Amino acid sequence: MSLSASPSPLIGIIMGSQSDWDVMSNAVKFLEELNIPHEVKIVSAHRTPDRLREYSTTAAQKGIKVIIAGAGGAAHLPGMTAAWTHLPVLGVPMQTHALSGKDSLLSIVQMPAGIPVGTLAIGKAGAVNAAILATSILSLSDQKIEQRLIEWRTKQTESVTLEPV
Ligand code: RP5
Repeated sequence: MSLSASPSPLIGIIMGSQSDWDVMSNAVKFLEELNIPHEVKIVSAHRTPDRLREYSTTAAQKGIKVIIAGAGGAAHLPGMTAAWTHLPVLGVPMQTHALSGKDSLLSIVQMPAGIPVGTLAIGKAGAVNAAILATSILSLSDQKIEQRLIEWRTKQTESVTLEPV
């Protein structure tokens, strides 16, 4: 799997740790399937705060339109990213050992008014849906992406059998 699908990524996927990759790779798989230009980086709110500031403040001028940020535990990455950029930020809470991801979810979802983070489900479903939602946002201004998204949704609908096999 290539980590950077295009020199001009439209979606930036960031995660707090290498340990988030198993989950966040599900977002990348969707973007690769629909051929959406993206990039993937490890950016930690706590361990690499300068990298977080640099990434968030330069994303828009690089052409990024949506940022997906996955983090676990004291999951400040999506919120701090949103603090530095006006771009839409979608947060994906990681499942954690200690608190099953409720810590991640609450850390991400409870943003103060004025700095929104669109918060998805805990774990794999959240990562996949963040990628679909980011694609849906891009589809508002790109007809080719809109067409690919509609086709993907139609295929998904057709793949659901009426009866269990
Ligand atoms: C967060 O802390 C990361 O997003 C990760 O989910 C969690 C644990 O990180 P590691 O200790 O596994 O690197 O910053």
